[in-house]
Amino acid sequence: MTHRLSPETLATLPAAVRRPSYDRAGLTTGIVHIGVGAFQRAHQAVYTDDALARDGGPWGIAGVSLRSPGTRDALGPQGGLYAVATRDAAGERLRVVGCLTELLVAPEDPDAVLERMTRPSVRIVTLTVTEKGYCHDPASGALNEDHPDILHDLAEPGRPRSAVGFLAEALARRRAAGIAPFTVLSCDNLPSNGDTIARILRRFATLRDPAFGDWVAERVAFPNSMVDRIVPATTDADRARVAAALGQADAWPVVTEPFSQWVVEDRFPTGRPAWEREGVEMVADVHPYETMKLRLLNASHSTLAYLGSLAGYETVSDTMADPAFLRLVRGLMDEAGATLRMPPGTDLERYKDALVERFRNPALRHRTAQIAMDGTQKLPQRLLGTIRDRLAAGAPIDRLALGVAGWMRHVSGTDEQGRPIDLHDPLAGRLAEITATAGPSADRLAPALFGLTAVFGDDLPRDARFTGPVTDALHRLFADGARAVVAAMP
Ligand code: CS2
Repeated sequence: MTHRLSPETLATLPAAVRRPSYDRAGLTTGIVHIGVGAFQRAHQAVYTDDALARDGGPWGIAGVSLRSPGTRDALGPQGGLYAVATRDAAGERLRVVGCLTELLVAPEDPDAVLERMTRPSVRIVTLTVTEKGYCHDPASGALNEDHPDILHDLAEPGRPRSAVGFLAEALARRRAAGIAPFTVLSCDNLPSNGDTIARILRRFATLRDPAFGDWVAERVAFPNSMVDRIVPATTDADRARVAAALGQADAWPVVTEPFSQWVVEDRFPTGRPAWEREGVEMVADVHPYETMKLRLLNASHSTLAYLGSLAGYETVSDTMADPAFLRLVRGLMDEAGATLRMPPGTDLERYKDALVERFRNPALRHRTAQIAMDGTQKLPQRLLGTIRDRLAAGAPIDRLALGVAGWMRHVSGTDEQGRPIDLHDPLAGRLAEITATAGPSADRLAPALFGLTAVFGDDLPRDARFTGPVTDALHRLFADGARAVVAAMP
């Protein structure tokens, strides 16, 4: 029987597998991470593991899950250890990461989470809670004050459910105890992610107590960051392959690509790991990088996810192997790239070429259905902001509009073979009502979906230069199917 990966079995790993070289047992927790999923474990934790190996320091990470006990159940018995498998056509490399000092499940014991977040040794709270975890209105970026978790956390501040509620209560306790606030570092794919969580948290804190809201605004740092690494959901085949290579079972390894990028605004009043020595770009202003990544990488991803899955492709690399989709993505990146204002020296063409190569990585089975989730939370920053800028410049939006129409076709309930599409979206109930009433008709469905102001705002639904091309593309998708519509795109 294979042993389970654990602190005791580290020494018996194959020599080629890198492992923590620092003293894990003596590690102080300096970071609490909320949303300890595959992405953070393949990204921020790897940079932090590298920083610990080089410099040591009080930067162990306590990982918090806001909902499911899955990560804790998998990694708890492994003492927080797990493998990161980096894959491309050339093969697979493995390392074991050791910087997770403990794993907590918030609903089981919210007070334990708040206790960690209140410790003076904790200087940073990082977040990967996905777009919907911000409990905000995606079109405006403001706190959604009717969100059930927000209503709950205002009524019961000592037993929060949302990331916002945990941040607020922990900061309130630090303030009361005279402990300096931690820095809040959002690592989600949101525009101005630091400014966004700052705005949301300040509003929430003000609803609790206006003086507390002012204190949050004055005392807490919220650096913006751009995060990038493609990390598909781990499969059982990944687990089996990794166990064979480690000679030990890992209940939840993460599988990723060689590429990794992290650009962070350097505003950490109470300190941070020396991430810059591990390749993190510490800058004064992240916005251009963040917009570039959302409008090129994530916009292409979502467009490939909707249209590719409709065309019957299971993964991004399968979709990219179709020359019509490759051409579409190139064209989409040109439409979006024209809206970017990059610092001198940025080579956008090279960035686009690299994205195409990353999307084609045949060793990553990144499912289109995974990326298709939560479209209402993703469209505004991935496609709609670009569309607004293109319209303001009087430029065409053909490919961007096709991406939006692909989402509409996706939420219409059934795929091109008439099979039901399993819709994952915080607005799924509302979407189901709309699509049931409209039926498979572009003329009814498109206007009904444009009515979602949390997604489209008030401006786009009134602009025929937007509604026209989207409705037209949706017509074609219903009539001809995604493969044919993409192939017909010049
Ligand atoms: C993807 C992202 O699932 C998605 O929506 O577009 O998770 C993407 O893989 C990452 O942002 C890459 O950095």
